Amino acid sequence: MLCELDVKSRNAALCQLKSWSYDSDKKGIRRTIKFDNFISAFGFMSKVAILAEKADHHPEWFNVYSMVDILLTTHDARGLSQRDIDLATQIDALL
Ligand code: H2B
Repeated sequence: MLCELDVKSRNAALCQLKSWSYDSDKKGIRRTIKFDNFISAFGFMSKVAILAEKADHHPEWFNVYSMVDILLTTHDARGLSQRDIDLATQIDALL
């Protein structure tokens, strides 16, 4: 569960997550989302925060006004793990 995914598993997972791309520097997956305004962006972040707490798995993210940039990586695995894929899938379901 906490192992870093190998390249084959990573590519297979990314086939299902079309809006995410692998960031090789950060060893994680990234998605940037543009909302209509800050309130929508922050409302989305609140929903993700609840998912993250439930999963005990937390995003690295950056928000400026209506833009949210999310990077999912697993610190315990020092790279991308199934936990990142699961959280990305849940995040996509919010959008
Ligand atoms: N979030 C992420 N992104 N990676 C982790 O390895 C991680 C986490 N570990 N949230 C969790 C918390 C860990 O620190 C606790 C102790 O389970």
